[in-house]
Amino acid sequence: MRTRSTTDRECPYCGHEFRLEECCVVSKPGRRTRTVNAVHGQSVHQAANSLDGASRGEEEPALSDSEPQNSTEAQQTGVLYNPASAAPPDTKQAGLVKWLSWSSGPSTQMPTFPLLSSFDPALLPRRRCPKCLETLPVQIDDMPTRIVSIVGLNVAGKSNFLGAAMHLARSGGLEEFGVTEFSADPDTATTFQANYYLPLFRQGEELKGTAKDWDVARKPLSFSVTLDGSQFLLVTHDVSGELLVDHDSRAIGAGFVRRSLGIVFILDPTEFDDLRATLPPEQLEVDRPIDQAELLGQVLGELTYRNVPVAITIAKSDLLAKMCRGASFLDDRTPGPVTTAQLQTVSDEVKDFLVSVGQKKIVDIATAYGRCTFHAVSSLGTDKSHIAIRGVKPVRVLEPLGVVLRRMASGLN
Ligand SMILES: Nc1nc2c(ncn2[C@@H]2O[C@H](COP(=O)(O)OP(=O)(O)O)[C@@H](O)[C@H]2O)c(=O)[nH]1
Ligand SMILES: [Mg+2]
Ligand SMILES: [Zn+2]
Repeated sequence: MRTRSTTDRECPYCGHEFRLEECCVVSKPGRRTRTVNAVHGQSVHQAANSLDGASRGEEEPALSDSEPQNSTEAQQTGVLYNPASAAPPDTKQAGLVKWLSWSSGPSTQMPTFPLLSSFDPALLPRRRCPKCLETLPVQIDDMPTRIVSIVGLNVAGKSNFLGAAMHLARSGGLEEFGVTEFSADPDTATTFQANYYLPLFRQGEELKGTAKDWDVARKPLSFSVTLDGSQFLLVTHDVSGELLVDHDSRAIGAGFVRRSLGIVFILDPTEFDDLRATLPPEQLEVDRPIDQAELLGQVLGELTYRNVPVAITIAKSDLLAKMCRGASFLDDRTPGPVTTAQLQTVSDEVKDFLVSVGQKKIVDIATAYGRCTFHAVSSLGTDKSHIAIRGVKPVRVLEPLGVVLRRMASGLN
């Protein structure tokens, strides 16, 4: 067994554990590259200013960590640095200066590999997972990754929750949970703005359904988070329910879920028979291929790590207004410090509500698992017919995320 090191990381796509120094550095795929200069004596490429190669559908050659690294081969593969054939590091590299300040502490040893900041940014340098060969988030040099997965049936409300919660979090909403920084990774910032923030909060539109995408693992949304003074890269994915509900497709296309360190499990209340009877037909979602209690049981049973905090979260709580008159989870919390007592009250209310609408099985699965809290959110604040008038006004969307992050950080119950 090897000792733990500050360069230990886990691949957010395949879960492989590696050290930064074991990774090749490549030019981010999808950009055209040309050879321009060298780092540590190796040939490297520069991203062309245009995307013409990508738009003409030119594919980059398949990459492999065993590739020889002479200049001709590097030109063909986009590999900027390969530890297998690296020359000893040049201690004058700018990246090493950064390393020394970064790793100040008992071990101020020299790195035996160049940091991403050693490369010309125009090369779009990214480390590559030694196992699945996917390019890793750009901030992987600076902090470890922690996967938090948002899981639930198709059309349960996952994407709208993700958009609302992450936006409010990056606006400082998790401060009461001890989060002093929450900002999108450079690779995520523009995607998040275009696909989540603008439609929800500027155009006042609910997010449209998520297509089943076998490649979703390669499209993480990453946020740099500082919690209680420790920084990490929160990695999540907007997965379609279709990929999550079936054991086989979950294993093949969403393997990162089992490696999660935190789970927000979204429950769709329109699946509760007692509620269905009260809702107009247009608010009832399509028939689902699996019962959500069974999906919860399967997902919890597959988790790799022990004691992963799970926030069981009823979405679309605005639909429960008539059924749960007086419940505190229906309204947004009054501003001010969040207390454990308030969170406990909501958790108990939601648990009681689930039992009262015939969903005791969900509560039993959660109780048997142990580390679950219960929440209710409305990501839109209203049903779709009223968004155009009211705009999107999320209710309590930060609580599941805040509680999961706190429990991940503290190891407390
Ligand atoms: N009433 C209400 N409907 C919601 C809310 N959030 C999502 N929905 C509805 O649920 C549908 C599915 O949401 P989506 O986030 O795409 O679900 P996903 O498939 O789990 O990602 C949307 O089209 C909305 O109509 C909410 O807060 N309130
Ligand atoms: Mg979705
Ligand atoms: Zn990997």
